[in-house]
Amino acid sequence: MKAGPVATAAAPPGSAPAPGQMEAGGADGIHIANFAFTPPALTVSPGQKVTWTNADSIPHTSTSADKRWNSGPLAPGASFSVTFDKPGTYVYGCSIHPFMQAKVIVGR
Ligand SMILES: [Cu+2]
Repeated sequence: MKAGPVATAAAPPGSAPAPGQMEAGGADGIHIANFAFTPPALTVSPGQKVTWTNADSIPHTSTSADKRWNSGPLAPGASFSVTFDKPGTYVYGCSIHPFMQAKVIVGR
């Protein structure tokens, strides 16, 4: 299924794995668009809040693989936040579209 034109603010083309990628003054945000989480792996520090924003034209969820959190269906334009306190790798996906998977890495 092709997604229609979606106004996306900052979607880097391609998927260059960039460890240590920094965005000046940026919140730790994950965009959901075109049936994918961007970035697919987000690294944050303990105590940081991560916000998912659905920039797609249909609902998606952010659902932890081990049930730590579940946003429920996020309507287009809706957002959802989780604060990560403990270091680790947190795999999550969209419960509506199981092929959509990504992770949050909480480092030190
Ligand atoms: Cu989805």
